[in-house]
Amino acid sequence: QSNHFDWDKYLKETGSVSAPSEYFRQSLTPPTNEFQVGMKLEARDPRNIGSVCVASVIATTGARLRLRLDGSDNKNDFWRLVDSSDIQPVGTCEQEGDLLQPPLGYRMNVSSWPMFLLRTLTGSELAPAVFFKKEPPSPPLNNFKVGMKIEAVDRKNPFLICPATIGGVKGDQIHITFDGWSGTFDYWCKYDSRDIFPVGWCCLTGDVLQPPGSSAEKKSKSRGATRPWKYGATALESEEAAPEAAEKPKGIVFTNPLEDEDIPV
Ligand code: MLZ
Repeated sequence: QSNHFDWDKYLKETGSVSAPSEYFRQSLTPPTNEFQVGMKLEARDPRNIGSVCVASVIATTGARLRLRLDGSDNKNDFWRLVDSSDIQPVGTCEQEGDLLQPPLGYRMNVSSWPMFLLRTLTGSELAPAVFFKKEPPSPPLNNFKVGMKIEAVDRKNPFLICPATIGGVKGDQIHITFDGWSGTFDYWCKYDSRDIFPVGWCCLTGDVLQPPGSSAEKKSKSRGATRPWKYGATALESEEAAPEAAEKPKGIVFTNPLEDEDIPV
């Protein structure tokens, strides 16, 4: 695994403790990621959470998928865990009597949506239902304590997972601070956020854990720069890794329900 950051050494050096795995809304054994690039699924539109859209897997990284909504642009990709409740197999929406919606920022006239949908799905590979894992339940209480170390998604660069420290606790909220970075990337979130993971998560999933920022930058706002001296391997490298070996289950091919009627160009 291309994971260069040594947590054991770092915890010793910093004299800190990691937050126990049971504190997180994550599976103790991370879910396996069986998705393949190009497969289609249904996803909640992150910019319009009331609608469910068709999405394509652009890349896989650890237990996460890089997703793009069909009919949208390539500037609004988002990342979801394979056990996220925001994703489901194609067909789920219809089974529940709902309609798949065009994404926010649909590039064409809305009147073209039904035909676009048919065309985007026809002949495409749909991710099989068994690839979607059940979302783990929330731990009953917020047990996090200030100073505990975790791995957290950098919400400003959501493809990155970075070493972080609990900087504050307030009711069911926790303050996520990124090691070696000034406050720029910090955020508050609920203790059961899906964006935080126990120490060792990336190592288990094969996702890339970023190294902490340079200690010189730590808690200093004196300089505008937020870049550390050295910058390690980024998640993008793993996303571009070779496609996995062949024996995994293949997707289901969507067939046009209008059967042999031609789809107008
Ligand atoms: N492009 C940014 C990445 C910062 C990542 C920080 N993560 C906590 C920079 O180099 O400034």
